Amino acid sequence: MINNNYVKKVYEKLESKYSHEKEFLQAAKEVLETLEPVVEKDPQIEKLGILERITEPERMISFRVSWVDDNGNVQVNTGYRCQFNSAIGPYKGGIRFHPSVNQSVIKFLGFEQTFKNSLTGLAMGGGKGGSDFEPKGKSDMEIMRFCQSYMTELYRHIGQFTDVPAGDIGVGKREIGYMFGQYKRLANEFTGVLTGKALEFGGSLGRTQATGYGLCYFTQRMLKKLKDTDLDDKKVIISGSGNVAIYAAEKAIALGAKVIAMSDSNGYIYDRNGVDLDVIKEIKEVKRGRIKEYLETYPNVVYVDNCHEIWNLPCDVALPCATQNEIDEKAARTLVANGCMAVAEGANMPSTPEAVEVFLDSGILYAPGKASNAGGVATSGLEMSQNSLRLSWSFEEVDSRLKDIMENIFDTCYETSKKYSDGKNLVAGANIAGFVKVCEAMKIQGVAY
Ligand code: NDP
Ligand code: 2IT
Repeated sequence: MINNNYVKKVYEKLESKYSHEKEFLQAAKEVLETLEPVVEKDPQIEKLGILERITEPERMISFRVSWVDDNGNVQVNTGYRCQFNSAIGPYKGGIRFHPSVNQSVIKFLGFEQTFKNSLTGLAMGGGKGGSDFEPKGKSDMEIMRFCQSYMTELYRHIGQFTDVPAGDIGVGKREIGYMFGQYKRLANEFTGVLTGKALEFGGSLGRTQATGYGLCYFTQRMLKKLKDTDLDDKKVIISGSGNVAIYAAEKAIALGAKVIAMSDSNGYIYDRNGVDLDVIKEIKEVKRGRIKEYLETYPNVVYVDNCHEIWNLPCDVALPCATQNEIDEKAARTLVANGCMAVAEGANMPSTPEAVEVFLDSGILYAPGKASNAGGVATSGLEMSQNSLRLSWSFEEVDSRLKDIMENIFDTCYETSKKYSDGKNLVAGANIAGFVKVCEAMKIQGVAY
């Protein structure tokens, strides 16, 4: 609920202007609600229209992406790039290829990214891009032609000092490679314009693992500081089986946890002995198959044909790593009732507002994605630094910087939450800490844009 008149006015205007942008309004409301104490302390925020400006993208680009499939048929998709906020650095954020992508989804992701990137402590503004293209079932050559067509428009809007995209759902090393190749051809320059690149042409060691590992570093710190425990011996459920999920599982297992369930959009596997991650990697990273194929190696494992039911399994720690709004109020209540002690988000906005309320009211530990999944973009920032220096750091160097950054993000969220409330609400801590830095930079730079 929003009480402050200025905050209320800003949200109501967004609501009437963008009534059809459900995901964007959800993300904006959550942030605005938590900023009330900051707005009340600092009248400059209203005077300079900071909230109106921070909720409106600096630029929203939407374009046609036409390409030719393997049968010679012309296909048309919509491409987007939302350049949300450049107050503290060049726009930075991933590209998502998924049929559910629309303007609302890209705006919510770009908005969240602004605060997330600020939390990393690195100089990166917020942006996000994508397309409603469905990569599943496409041949390598179709993926290549699509990526080239997408970049043929995108290239004029990005650059190492302007906007630096990376991967997200449906976009990994393969797609980044095809997009980089096309950028280089069009711009006639070899620069660090994308992150998540392969090691062969300027990628960083540790970027593939970064979001998942970072999520576990954050979770470990949170468990230690707030519950005097850690991931050792904990039963963990991870939704999804993509980049974030796989490397969250790898680090959780390395820290002594037992990962008992993972999923994809078709269903989930429940392996009471702990999943065999090599098998999952082979299915997902090599064969680009379905999680159900795990049964071909382990026929006695349970497979359930409904990905949402994964939250019915009792666990100590839940790591949602698939997509937005995958945990609703009912799932949240079930997790709490089954004794789950911590939920830490690898995905962006995986919990509905009602689910977040359940977590906060119940007193279990709850880490919002914009804090706990920031390890991916933080390591993208490290990739940009290495590109500028024309150097490559070792895996250990990158990983240890990532760990420091994630622990620092937890500490910042916790301290900020203590300053503005009871120290338990990390949502408020993350939003306020992320906001303040961007807000101060916007104040100094004037109101010309
Ligand atoms: P991937 O494409 O590698 O994997 C996505 C996984 O989530 C797949 O298992 C996929 O299943 C599942 N999934 C996707 N959409 C849906 C859906 N609508 N319903 C159910 N399951 C779904 O993506 P990532 O692992 O990179 O991204 C996962 C999440 O993490 C996203 O929210 C992303 O924004 C966030 N994130 C990613 C970062 C990164 O560095 N990659 C950084 C920070 C956050 P299926 O194969 O069946 O589609
Ligand atoms: O949501 C995210 O933070 C990402 N998809 C990673 C963005 C990046 O620029 O590495």
